[in-house]
Amino acid sequence: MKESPIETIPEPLLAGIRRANNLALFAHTHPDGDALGSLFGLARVLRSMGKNAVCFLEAPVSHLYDFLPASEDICTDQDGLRLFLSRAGSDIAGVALDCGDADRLGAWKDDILTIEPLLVIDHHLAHRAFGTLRWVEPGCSSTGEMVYELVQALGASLDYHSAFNLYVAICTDTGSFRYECTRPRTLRIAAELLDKGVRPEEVGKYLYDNFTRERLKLMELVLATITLTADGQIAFMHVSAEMLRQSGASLQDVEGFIDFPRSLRSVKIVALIKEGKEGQIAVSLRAKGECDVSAVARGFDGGGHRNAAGFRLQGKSIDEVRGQISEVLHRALP
Ligand SMILES: [Mn+2]
Repeated sequence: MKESPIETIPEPLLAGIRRANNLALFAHTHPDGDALGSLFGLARVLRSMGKNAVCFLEAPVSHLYDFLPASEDICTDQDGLRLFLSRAGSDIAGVALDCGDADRLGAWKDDILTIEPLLVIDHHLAHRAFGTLRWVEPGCSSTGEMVYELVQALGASLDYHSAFNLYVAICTDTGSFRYECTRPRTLRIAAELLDKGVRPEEVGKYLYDNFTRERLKLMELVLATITLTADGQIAFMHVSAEMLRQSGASLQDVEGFIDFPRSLRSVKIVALIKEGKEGQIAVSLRAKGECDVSAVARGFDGGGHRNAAGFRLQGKSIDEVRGQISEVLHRALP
C-alpha cells in the first residue's frame, strides 16, 4: 500500500461531497471514539467549506465522549432526520462513517439508505458493501485517518477542534498507537494534528483518567468474571444486566474493559459477553498477532477486523453463549 491512500479516494465520492450543500453524516450504532471523532471532525470541516452538515445519532453522545468538541449540529431524533432530508431535496449527500455494513447504521437504516448519493467511508476488513459510492481502506488504522486524507483531498483546512476529534478517533482505534494497524503514515498524520495544537496529554486525560465511581464499580464486578482456558490463551469475561444495576453504570461504561484480560501475557484471544436489552447478547472479540477473530465473528453473522471483531445473538444466556463459542475460539488459536 502506498504511503498515503489519498489517490485511492474515488473521484465521484469527492465530487459528491463537493457538489452537495446539505450533508447528512452518520456513524455506526453505539459509536466509539473513532466513529464520533470522525463524524464531528468531518462535520466541522464541511461547515468550514460553507456547507450545511448535520450529524445524526440515534442516541445522545455517550458520557465517555462528551468531552469531544462536538458540533452544535447534532440531531438525535428521527423526525429531524426526515425533515432534513425533505428540505434538502436533491441537493444532498449522505456520508456513512466507520460502518462495516448497512445494519450497523442502526435503527434509522431504512431512512439513511434512501439518501442518494450515500457515500461510505470505512476501514473494516470485513466490510459488506452498501450505499452509492464506497471508499474502503482496510490498511488505514481508523476512519479518523481516512477523514484526514479526505480533508487533504478536498483541499479544506483543519482547525484545532477538527484536529482534536480526528486525533481521538485515531487514538481509539490504534489503542493509543499500540496496535498493529499503526503505520508510519498514522504517526505522520498524528504529528500533523499536533501541529494544529492538539495536546496528547490532554487527550490521554479525557480518554483514560475520566472514570466515574459507577464505572469503577462495574469494572470491579466485570474483572472478577475473567476465566482462562486453553493454557491461559483464551480469556472469557462477561457483564450481566444485574452488574449494571448493582453498579449504577451503563453498558457504555464497558468500553475498554476488554483490554484488561487482553493484557495478560498468556492470552491470545479474549471474548467479552455482554447482556443487553430484550435478551440480546453482544460478543466482543479481541486477538493478538496471527489469530483472526473476524473470521469467527463472520461465522455468527458479525464482522470486524482481524484482531477486533464482534457479533450479536438473541435469546441465549451468557453461559450458553460461552459454551457455544468456546470450541470455535480454540480452533482460531495458532
Ligand atoms: Mn474504526
